[in-house]
Amino acid sequence: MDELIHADAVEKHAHLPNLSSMPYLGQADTFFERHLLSDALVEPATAYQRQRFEAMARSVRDILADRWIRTQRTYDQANPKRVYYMSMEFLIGRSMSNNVMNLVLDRFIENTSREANLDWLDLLEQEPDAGLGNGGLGRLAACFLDSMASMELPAMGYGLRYEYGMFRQAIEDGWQQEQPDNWLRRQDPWEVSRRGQFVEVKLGCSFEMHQGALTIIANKPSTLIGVPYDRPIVGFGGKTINSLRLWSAAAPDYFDFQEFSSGDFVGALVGSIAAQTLTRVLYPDDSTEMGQSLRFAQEYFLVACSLADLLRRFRRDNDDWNELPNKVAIQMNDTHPALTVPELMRILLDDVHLEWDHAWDLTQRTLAYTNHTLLPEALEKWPLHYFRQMLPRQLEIIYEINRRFLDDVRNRHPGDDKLVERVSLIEEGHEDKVRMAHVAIVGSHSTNGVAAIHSELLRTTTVRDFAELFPERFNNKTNGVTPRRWVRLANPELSNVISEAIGDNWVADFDQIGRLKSLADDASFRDAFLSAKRNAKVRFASWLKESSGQVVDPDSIFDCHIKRIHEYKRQLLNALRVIILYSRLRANPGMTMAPRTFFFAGKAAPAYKVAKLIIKFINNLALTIERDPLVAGRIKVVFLPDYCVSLAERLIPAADVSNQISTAGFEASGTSNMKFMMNGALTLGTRDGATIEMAEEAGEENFFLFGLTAQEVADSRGWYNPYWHYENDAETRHALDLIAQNYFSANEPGAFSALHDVLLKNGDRYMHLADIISYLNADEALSTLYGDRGAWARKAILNVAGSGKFSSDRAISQYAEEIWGMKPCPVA
Ligand code: B1H
Repeated sequence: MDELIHADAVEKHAHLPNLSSMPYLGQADTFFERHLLSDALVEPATAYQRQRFEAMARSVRDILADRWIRTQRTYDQANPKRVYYMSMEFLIGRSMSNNVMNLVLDRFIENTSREANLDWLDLLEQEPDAGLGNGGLGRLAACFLDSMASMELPAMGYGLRYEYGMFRQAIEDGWQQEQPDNWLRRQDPWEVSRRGQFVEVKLGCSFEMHQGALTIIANKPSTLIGVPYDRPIVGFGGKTINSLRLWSAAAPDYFDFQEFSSGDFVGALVGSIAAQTLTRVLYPDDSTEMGQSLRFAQEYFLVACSLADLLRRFRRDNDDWNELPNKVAIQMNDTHPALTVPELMRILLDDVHLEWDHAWDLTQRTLAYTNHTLLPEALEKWPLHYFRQMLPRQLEIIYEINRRFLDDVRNRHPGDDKLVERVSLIEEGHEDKVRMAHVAIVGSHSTNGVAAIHSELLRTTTVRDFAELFPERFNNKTNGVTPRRWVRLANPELSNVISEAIGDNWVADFDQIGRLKSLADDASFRDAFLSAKRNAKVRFASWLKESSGQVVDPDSIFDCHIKRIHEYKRQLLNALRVIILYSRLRANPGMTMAPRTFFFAGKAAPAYKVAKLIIKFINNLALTIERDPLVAGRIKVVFLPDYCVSLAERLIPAADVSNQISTAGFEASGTSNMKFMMNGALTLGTRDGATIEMAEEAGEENFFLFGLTAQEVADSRGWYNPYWHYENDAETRHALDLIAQNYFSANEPGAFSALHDVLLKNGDRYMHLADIISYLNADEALSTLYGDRGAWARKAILNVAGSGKFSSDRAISQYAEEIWGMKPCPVA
């Protein structure tokens, strides 16, 4: 493989003009130097690191360019069924080292780095994260793209090219501050703009700027332009290179001619600025309440651009519309692109002129929907007036879908008006709304949840009526993550230890990882495994010191809780655990306890006040402990700012303990839980999401599960009373009293009273207090085990060995077989 790629690269050189006739270029004997000279116009010796990064990225792109084209040509010739993964989020992170790995270009990089005297690791730091997502949902989409390309599926991702991705989080005086993430400030070397393939989007309204704010002008139809930008998605081995196509909004004409000639030169330009505003920024509201007309317009823009584009491709290669479901599968990543249902119907009815039943049959058979949350506040419902203003025709279509659907329900369940009200696509109330989950379920042939328990709860609680009406549509697809990025790339030392033991096929065929099971009792394998972990901790500690000045002890237990800050994920429960352990140490300084470092990281939605206060609380907790000489060197709390993909890639390989402690029944799946498991961390977790299946795979005896089950949570809702725990458990009471007495806020009295209220006065919706004691018991078992290095290694190895199921390759092969009905289409 290595040799092959090198030969290709050399062959490409041959097509370049005769360089020896160009004095400067003639001396540049690598792709890399040539890019520095001819793109950046700098002499290699004086180039900035950023220029070197760009030149290197361009060199890698040179190598993949012709495979990328070849992939597209293969698909165009074979005309296979294609899948389109439609998502408002793709949390890609960095691309350079991932592309180099998947293209197997290690040798090329080594050679170029040596010849050009490059510091490769430093150069990688020049690339900003592409943070086009909030958290798990967006990162899942990125892992799925990797798996689809690696498994040679003719697939394409469709998303938006946000100019500003997920905000950058700074911590000031313990508080989260949001800063804009201007990730495209410097030209991104991976994207290719395809201006020629622009599409038009018609809206029932216009956008104008008024006093700096974007305003929607109802009943003034307008047209927007979607300009596609493609990014290469390199499959492992570098044969298949798929595309992620991101849309950028533009005005139809830079100058609106009429306004221009009427003298309103500035006004016309301002109009085009308004159009571009549509794809300016990602909404940072993971699983929280949200509803803004601009977001609604963004969702429609994604849907309209992508459908126009993929149908144009379909028509180019097929002349029978009946072939649509045989040639196209569209997976809607949550309800964010659920406007696909009325938009596809609109096109088939109004543009193609099909009869309703015919259009409806094709629509349902083409579309599929993935649900990612049961939280009622995250289930999208759009006010009817947004539809009236922006999408009047699509609203008519939704009404007609609903009329026919409800007629059918009445036929099957005569007299059950309550049922009709519950399943209607329209929620009537103070303000009528469209229930997007209902639109997605009714308009597609498949609805899946993302872990067994989540799919079960979806069927039996959230959309139970639909599961009874259409049982055949419901299925589960447990999430997965790509072992390429999350083990091979993030943890090279562990990867080498694994490959030395079982060969390196596990990278492409992750079921092979199960072969480690027989090595759990092998002393020399255990030693190698533990030493890889220890080195990863040392590396993380030295990175942390260099980048922030914070000092952590690699001999302490690295205990991690990294994810969005949300009450249901219970960072507060973790904080209570830390307070209680801290109190025990203070009360009994002679007690034996392995030294611990508690890492927290995560962003809070900017409007989610309690979540932001939790961040402040963790930071104050860290400071209080830091300043207490009684516990020096024994426990430490670190809040790592600006959690992002590249921070996860550094920390997860170094983790000993993974906290997955959501209130059972609330975390749909989780995906960082899988990354920790693959990297040999042990899980302290509740029976929630995919953690349940992880414990099944590794054996419950190798997991540290605790707390109420989802059933127990549901059953005790009615009578649960946090005061009972406050009154009956002294340690819990003491921890809460410390908060109330401003122990962590001596200079900010009352700062955390809202958190105290969340846990007691307001009823503790997420039942933190019910799970504290069992959490501490599990924690104690785990920290005791840490003292027995052999026994710890054994469990950790069995965790890695049991993680095979959680590869996104497994997840994608199930989607392909069971939902999309698709086969690989290998590139010639
Ligand atoms: C998940 C979201 C989400 N579920 C709304 N729902 C958003 C909802 O911007 N918005 O409006 C953004 C994101 N994200 C997560 O999906 C689940 O909480 C995780 O448990 C799951 O692992 C992940 C991937 O399935």
